[in-house]
Amino acid sequence: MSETKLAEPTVLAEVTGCAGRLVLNRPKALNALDLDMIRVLTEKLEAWAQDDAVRLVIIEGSGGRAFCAGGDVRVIRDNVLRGDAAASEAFFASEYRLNRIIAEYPKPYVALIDGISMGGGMGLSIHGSHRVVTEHAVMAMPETAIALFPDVGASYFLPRLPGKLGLYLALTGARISAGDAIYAGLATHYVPRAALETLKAGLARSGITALDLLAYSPPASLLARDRAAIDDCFTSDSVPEILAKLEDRGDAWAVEQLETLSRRSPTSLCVTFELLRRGATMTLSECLAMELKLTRKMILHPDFAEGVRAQVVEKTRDPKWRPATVAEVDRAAILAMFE
Ligand code: QUE
Repeated sequence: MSETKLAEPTVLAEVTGCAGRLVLNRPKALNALDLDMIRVLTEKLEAWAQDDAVRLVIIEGSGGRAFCAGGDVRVIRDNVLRGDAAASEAFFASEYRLNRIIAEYPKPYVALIDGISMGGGMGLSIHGSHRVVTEHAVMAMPETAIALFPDVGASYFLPRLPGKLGLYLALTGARISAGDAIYAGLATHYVPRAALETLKAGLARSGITALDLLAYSPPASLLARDRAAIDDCFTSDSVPEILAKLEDRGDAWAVEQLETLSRRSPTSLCVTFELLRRGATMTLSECLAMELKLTRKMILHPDFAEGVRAQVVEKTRDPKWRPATVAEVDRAAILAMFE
């Protein structure tokens, strides 16, 4: 008889005391989300919403490096290259539905962000009531680097950050630290890694008061230091205008931002600018519906397969975008993506 090794479950779920605990468990893929994980998370959250024994939910990542690095964009790219873009529809639709369930969750939902949280990982945390960051937290919405756009409700939550921080994070894909996340309002609590076990035990024993009673002061924010420059340059009517303001400014910070933006997909930059402009006055549900429509168009744009190849699959970091510059992007083509 052949030996079959049982695969580890990719989501661990158990009730400890009064806490429903979810652990994203694909540490080698930095806990990147696939459709099966989304299904399990959705089922558990729906069951625990009805279960009086569960007073709150805790979600975290395994492996010590990541909360969740995003969605499984390799699979989506493979689907597109096989000519089966429709296979990805179920992924995005289920992911965004889960984001809405988290946003509307009737009990405290505590995300423990003790490592990388990007893209889809932000969607599993930001919409919840309590977002705890440790000194190892790194947050980003890096989708313009793979020619997608900030999704999972980012068109709702990013325009609502202070000043132009949301547009800055969306266009550049800047990685921010725990202090920045608290400053921007993306995180609600700072707790050092060394105190997480105590926090979890307290939550399981006494409920959400265990978190409210903790008081650690967060580290300083670099984003706070750059805030005036960010608001100045990113308050613009278009992406070309932002680039012009950065060029005029010309200091070391501005040159660094220009260099970063020059490596992002020009099409993605223009779509993302329009997305956040529209999202600013829409509800979360409307934003998620807009994003779902947009994914259908964006994954078919040649920049997407190229971006995932260069950043995730081959890691050559040399994407060849078409068009290659923001100046060459046709505004009518961008607006057509939203139809
Ligand atoms: C930009 C992104 C993503 C990225 C890299 C970028 C992204 C994403 C992943 C990722 C990471 C680990 C995996 C995986 C995908 O990388 O959204 O399958 O195991 O999910 O530069 O937007």
